[in-house]
Amino acid sequence: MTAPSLADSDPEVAGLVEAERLRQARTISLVASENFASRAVREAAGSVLTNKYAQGYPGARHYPDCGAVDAVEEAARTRARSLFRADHANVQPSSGALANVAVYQALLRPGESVLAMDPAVGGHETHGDPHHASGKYHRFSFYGVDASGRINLAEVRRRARAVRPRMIIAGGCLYPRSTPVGEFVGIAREAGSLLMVDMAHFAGFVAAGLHENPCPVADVVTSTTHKTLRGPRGGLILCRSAHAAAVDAGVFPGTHGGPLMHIVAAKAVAFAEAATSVFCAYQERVIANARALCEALASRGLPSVTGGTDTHMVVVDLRTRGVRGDTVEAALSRAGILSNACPVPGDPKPKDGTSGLRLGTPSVTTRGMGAEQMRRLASFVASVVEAPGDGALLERLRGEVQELAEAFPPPD
Ligand code: DSN
Repeated sequence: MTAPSLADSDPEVAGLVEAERLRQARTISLVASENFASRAVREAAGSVLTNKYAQGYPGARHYPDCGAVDAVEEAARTRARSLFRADHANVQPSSGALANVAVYQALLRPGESVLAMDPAVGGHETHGDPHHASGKYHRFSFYGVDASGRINLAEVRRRARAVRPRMIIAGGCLYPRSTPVGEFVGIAREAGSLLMVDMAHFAGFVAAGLHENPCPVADVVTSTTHKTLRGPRGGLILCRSAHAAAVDAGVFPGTHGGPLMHIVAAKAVAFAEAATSVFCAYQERVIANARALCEALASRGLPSVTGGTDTHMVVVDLRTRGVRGDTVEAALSRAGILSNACPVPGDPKPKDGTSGLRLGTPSVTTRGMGAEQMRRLASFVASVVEAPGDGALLERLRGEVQELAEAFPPPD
């Protein structure tokens, strides 16, 4: 007898999963960190590998009979190393946040100093936010961006010389331009610091050869696997051979227990997908769409931080429009478009009273949208910025957004 389906055994959860599937199909996500994983990735993530305990690493597990999962993890590691030209890969971190924590555990002693991008202008919470463990256990100092929104490399250099931090972190979640990896390498060498690059947002471009690859030049590189990389939700660490043993120990037993082997399998699938020419062409379209969106927004009087984008991300500066980012985010959401309010450089408001709006193109590009649709989306956004409190407008737009969404369905 076949086992009951989710719908038969748990109609409540099955109904919620279906509601979420429909929500994704009927709305449009311009959240820069979201994407649609392929059916193959989702199949691996939903596989029987979830049943297997495999604490440890291939060939050295704390549980018996790990032959198949050993081979899965070996495939994921090999594919990640080859994709990113890295000496060593650890594919076990459950998330990008925990990948970062594992690296700190591996390479820092409590109280050591770290120089990172200020979370107020786009550094990730795990880069020293006082509420995060990183900010509690290490001495973080921060660099910011200049008036145009570009990373202030002069400030990075000055602070690195003054502090001589044990580690410098490059990468954040609010930076629409290429991360100047080579410049950071020079600054870290001069200061005698380790260099960690958090490429969570731009890993897909690195895989496609469209962004400088930090792996051959940084000490350690962390990432998520679900943003531009389009894999399952999860984390990844790549590093030089010299740090391999410390990084592995930082993941297990340092910060993790049994790895999520079903997710490790899904990461392996995603790394193989990312090594194809189809994926490279997809990444080129992600960038082309972000540029088209940025230009169309500018033509509607909505300038972007740094005046453009090199990536999947556009950060709209709303300061001249007399409307807050969180107000626009909420209104857009009522119209079926998902985005993130965010600070802009020099924002006079506190962190959560934001003057910016972060938009991203990975997921709309996976749906097959192109420049024409980016212009349409820009026009929706501009209308909402002009009248975020106009309920009738938001209602009308919701219909148009749903029509557009249904014309470009997510992958099956
Ligand atoms: N990195 C965050 C984002 O960019 O949305 C999630 O942690």
